[in-house]
Amino acid sequence: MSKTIVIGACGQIGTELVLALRKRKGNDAVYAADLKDECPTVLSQGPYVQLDILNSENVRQFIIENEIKEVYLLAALLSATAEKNPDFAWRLNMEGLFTILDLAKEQHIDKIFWPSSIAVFGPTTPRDNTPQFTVMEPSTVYGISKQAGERWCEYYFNKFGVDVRSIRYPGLISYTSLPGGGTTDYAVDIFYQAKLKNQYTCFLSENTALPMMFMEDAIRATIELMEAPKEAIKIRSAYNLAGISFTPKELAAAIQNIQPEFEISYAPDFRQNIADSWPKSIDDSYATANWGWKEQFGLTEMVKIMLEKVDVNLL
Ligand code: NAD
Ligand code: AKB
Repeated sequence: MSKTIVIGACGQIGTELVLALRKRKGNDAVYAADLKDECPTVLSQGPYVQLDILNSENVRQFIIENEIKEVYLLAALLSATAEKNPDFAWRLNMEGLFTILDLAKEQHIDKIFWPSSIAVFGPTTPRDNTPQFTVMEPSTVYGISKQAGERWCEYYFNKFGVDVRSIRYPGLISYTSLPGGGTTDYAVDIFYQAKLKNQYTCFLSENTALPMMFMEDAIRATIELMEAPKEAIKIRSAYNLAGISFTPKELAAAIQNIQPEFEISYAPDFRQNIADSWPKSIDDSYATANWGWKEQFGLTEMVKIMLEKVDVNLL
């Protein structure tokens, strides 16, 4: 079995992706890599390496010396954090991608997964059932970096035959690790506060619909995309992926079905502008047609699992 590395492994997606990949490929075949000094306990069953994706020489050396053939590049600043530090966000979100694309161009690695986001869309994009191919004028530094990243992925595939695959993830909802500074984080925070205080003050307004997805579906999508035959992948920028679209008010109502005493209030902040520039729902028919994508988790089931599983000690 050839070796795989997940860079940005300690984050919201990385933690669960490493666990899922290790289940399929074996613990020793999947390196977890992150800026953090220490490997979280949940990832301690397999190899961990401290790597800074911005240290291109170290990353290149580690991947070449260890004969790693598949790279999942997750290290990035997300939408809300990126707005606070645009220069650094641009650097982190772009430089790491070039390091990995170039390793593949030089044929050191065979396959790359690099995530895009619904943030590639902007205020001029049709917001309902947003098509795969449409107007894309992102207004956040995060969205601009994802849009540029998509263009470069497609370019490296067309020019150099680099097998890079990508998904425009919606907001992801999970309980194994905390989210890392996005606009959709409210849909995770709400469960911790529901358990802790039976009350939540949401930083988006009550009718802000956004596309979301339960992490188990997102991880399955990632693995299905990466295991699909090369010829099936017709889009080398990034695939739209839908999931469940809902508003904070609808999410609160779903929580109240299980916890009737739960209360929500609203205090929109700078993240409201970001959310208002993103789609409300997504058309993912290309992912379905090309590699058989179908989501499994709906709102009711997701809410039930989250309320059962979130551990407030993570806070
Ligand atoms: P996260 O913030 O939870 O995790 C990112 C990880 O990268 C962290 O563990 C961090 O320590 C690590 N990291 C940061 N700088 C690094 C560096 N210089 N070198 C190595 N590691 C570094 O993010 P996430 O939610 O897991 O997202 C992963 C990817 O998926 C990102 O590219 C993000 O844009 C994309 N994405 C996420 C979502 C979502 O809802 N979580 C949605 C769309 C796209
Ligand atoms: C964010 O809100 O920044 C992320 C994303 C949708 O890319 N969750």
